[in-house]
Amino acid sequence: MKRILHYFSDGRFVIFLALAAFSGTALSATEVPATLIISGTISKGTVAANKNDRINVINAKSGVEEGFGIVEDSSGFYTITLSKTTDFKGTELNFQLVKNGVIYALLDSGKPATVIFNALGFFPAQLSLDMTVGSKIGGSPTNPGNGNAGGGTPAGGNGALPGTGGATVELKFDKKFDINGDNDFTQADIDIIKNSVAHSKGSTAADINKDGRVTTLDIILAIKAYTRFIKGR
Ligand SMILES: [Ca+2]
Ligand SMILES: [Ca+2]
Repeated sequence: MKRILHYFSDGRFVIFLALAAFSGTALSATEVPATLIISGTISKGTVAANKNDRINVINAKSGVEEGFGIVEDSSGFYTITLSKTTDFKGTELNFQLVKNGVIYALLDSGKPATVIFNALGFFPAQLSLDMTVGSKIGGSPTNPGNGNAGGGTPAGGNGALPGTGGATVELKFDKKFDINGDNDFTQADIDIIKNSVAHSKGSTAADINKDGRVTTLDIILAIKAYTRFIKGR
């Protein structure tokens, strides 16, 4: 997805400067406030994002929750305002959707959605990021400060699969995409490939193009096939 970085040029910026100048008096020289505003739309994946669902911002390295945002309407539009200090620059962040106490991965082009915190000093930076709801990765209500919320639990075979509804239809897909062997081609199969890439312990089944490695190319091949498969249903 396209990510656009620009600065606010409206009145909010002036207010921000005033606040930043005020709070700056209490900070040491190395701790300059830096604010990143992330916004975009969360598309329906395993589930849809609804108004007031929470978005956790997770430190990709430590798994610690760094902040959160809220889904603002039924289209899945969300905003996250992340206020840190400039020494936070360069931190890699992932995202989770919390819906009725269940945590889902948020994906960008089939991979965990990622941004690098790039706000510098007093200018709030804005980043656009559209995401899709991925597989269920946790089932307990979010506990602020609980660093385990970001755990990369392998997602294959959990209960958060897209519903295939009662109707029996002739399913046509290449069997090589049925990674978990349940005779269906679902998000769960893609998630297994995704997790194989993320954890560098790929199963041979996840090596779609049989080049001996499980890479993002395998994810892309599977997602393309999945999109065609869903359209053909
Ligand atoms: Ca399958
Ligand atoms: Ca491969």
